Amino acid sequence: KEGLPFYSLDEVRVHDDSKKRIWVTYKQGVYDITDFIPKHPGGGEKIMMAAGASVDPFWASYGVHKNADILKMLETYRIGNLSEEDSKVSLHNVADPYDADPRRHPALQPRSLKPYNAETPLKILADNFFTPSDLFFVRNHLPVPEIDLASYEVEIEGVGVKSMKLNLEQLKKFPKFTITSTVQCSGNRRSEMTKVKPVKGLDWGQAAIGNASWTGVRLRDVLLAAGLKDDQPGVEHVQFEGLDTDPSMHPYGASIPIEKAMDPKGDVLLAFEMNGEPLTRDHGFPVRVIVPGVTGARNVKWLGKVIVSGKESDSHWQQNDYKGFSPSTDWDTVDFSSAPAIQELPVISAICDPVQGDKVKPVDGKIPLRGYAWSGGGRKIVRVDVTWDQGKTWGVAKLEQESNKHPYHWGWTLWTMEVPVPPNAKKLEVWVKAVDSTYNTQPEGFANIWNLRGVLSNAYHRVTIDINT
Ligand code: MTE
Ligand code: MO
Repeated sequence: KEGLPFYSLDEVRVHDDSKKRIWVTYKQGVYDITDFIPKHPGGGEKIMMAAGASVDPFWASYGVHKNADILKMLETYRIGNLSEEDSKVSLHNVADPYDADPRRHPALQPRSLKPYNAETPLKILADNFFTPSDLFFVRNHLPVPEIDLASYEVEIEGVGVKSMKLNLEQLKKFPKFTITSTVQCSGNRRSEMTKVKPVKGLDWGQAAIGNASWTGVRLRDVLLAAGLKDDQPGVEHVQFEGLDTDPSMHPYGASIPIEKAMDPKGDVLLAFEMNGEPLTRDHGFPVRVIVPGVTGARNVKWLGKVIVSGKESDSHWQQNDYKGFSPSTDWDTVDFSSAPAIQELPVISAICDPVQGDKVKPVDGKIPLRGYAWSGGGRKIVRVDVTWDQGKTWGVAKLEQESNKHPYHWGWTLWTMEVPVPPNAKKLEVWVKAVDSTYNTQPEGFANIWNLRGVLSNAYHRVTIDINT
């Protein structure tokens, strides 16, 4: 930036505590961020790791920073430029922590590359009851860890258990179970809520969800083998840590209530297979947790540790993310400690084919629709309603689902419906809503469920189709 003074890296380095003001560099820019530190969404402690130095390596790990709004905000703190010599040094020493990420199927629709986040193409999502693993949506917060099976172990520790380390072979000695379970991100369909008012988060369409069969051993069996008793005093939660870490070596983490973990019918698995094959790297190789009926975030991949505890995980993703708030709560008033972490998800559905704007030729005056419906907590889908005239008439869709009963129905339901097209119609707007086994259904619109993180975005899904006459 012209007109601003030049500083060397040594001059920047001394500005690493608030008495001397806190400076950081980003590319060629020098910034005084002292006043921003208390406002950093990731916490003051995290940003202080870059004090007196470059934020580049941190931003390489936290891809969320690389957007126009944040760069614009940063520029308001700019006080100078890095000297030409030093800017070369700082730019060339940054190794990309995502270099070791796996190759991905080109059909996946990326929402961010580093970390990698992508959806299944919506149009094919409802084609398969079991979503193919390579096309299953991916939600990574950090680089994919490189794990050597020869040295891989999962550690079990905490209150009421004897500490153990189990390699994959030892884990596989427990009774093996296979379940069907849908995994859905709390932010699925966020892009629709954003239209009401902007929210913070990945701009997910309707395909941050997938259904798979998962094979593994029961967490309950492993914890019992480690000596845990049902109703052990002082135990409230089971925490999980991944082997993926942030630049300060903190792992991804989450926790679930002990009641879910130890429920003999809760089906929480330490899974090593997805759709009958070993887990792929993106989906948690070699072992991930599957917590059926519970939001994706608690289904920890690349499992490193299981900790039985009186407390929830203290990770960012358990404490300061993945929570719901009132539509009137904004970033100035939000108190993350006031809301419970999302566990079971509400009922949701979507139209997958046709997609918004598709041009479709009716056959015998009708257009076939298909999509998915699902509810958390093992609640089975009992009905899917579709309207083609803004709710004056509702048709009931045909369902494809497994026969498990409420409240142990973990997999999704696929549905199909033929909607009539009025003669001479140029466009047709169709809506879908699902009803679950507790007769809960979806809200009509997003305005009254809006929340600042754009989670739990489950209003009616509305699609406009162009009619090809
Ligand atoms: N586990 C680890 N270790 N690291 C992560 O970033 N992301 C979580 C969860 N488990 C995550 C994780 C989130 S938010 C979701 S929605 C699911 O993984 C997505 O699972 P998938 O990538 O297999 O679809
Ligand atoms: Mo998620």
